[in-house]
Amino acid sequence: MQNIHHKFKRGVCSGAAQAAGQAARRRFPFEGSFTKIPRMKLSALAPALATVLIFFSLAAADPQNLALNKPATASSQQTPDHLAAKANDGDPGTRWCASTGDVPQWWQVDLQKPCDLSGAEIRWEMNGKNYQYGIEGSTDAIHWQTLSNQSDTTSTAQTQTLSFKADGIRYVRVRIIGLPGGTWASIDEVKIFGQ
Ligand SMILES: [Ca+2]
Repeated sequence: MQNIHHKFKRGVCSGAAQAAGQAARRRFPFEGSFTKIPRMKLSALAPALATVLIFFSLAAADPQNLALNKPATASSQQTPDHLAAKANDGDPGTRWCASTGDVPQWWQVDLQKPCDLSGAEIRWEMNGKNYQYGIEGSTDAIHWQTLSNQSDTTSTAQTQTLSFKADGIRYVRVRIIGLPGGTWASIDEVKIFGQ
């Protein structure tokens, strides 16, 4: 009885499955094509898909900071804790600070080779203070050109991002020319972007 029931059940099920399959084939007469074409296309598209993935992963990556840990100097510096090198050590918790509250002051980095620059980011010590300054670039540390003029800025943002284009620049200098009372020239981090 069990065997009869089992056979009957299996017969019903396989019969139903066959009927369903035939019905499906009637609705989708191109079943064979659907199973073959996608495999061919995926195989053919694999190199292109890999290229697209690499492109988007590179585009999403952070821009390269050319200033990180490069030799830095300054017009003056507080010793021993707030040396020029503290403004490009990659640590926002350390900073360069001038030795007085006077302006102008400058902080400078040697990128050690000519670079094509696309911008910069400066994180000042204080949030809510109006630092007025300029970014300058040079090929020889003697002749300077203005890359970004922020001498009249009214921004009080602690982190400021600047875009500019300049090719063949080896030395970059931040010149601080205006400070609110009681605020000294002091920078947590300078990032210089480019290649
Ligand atoms: Ca730092």
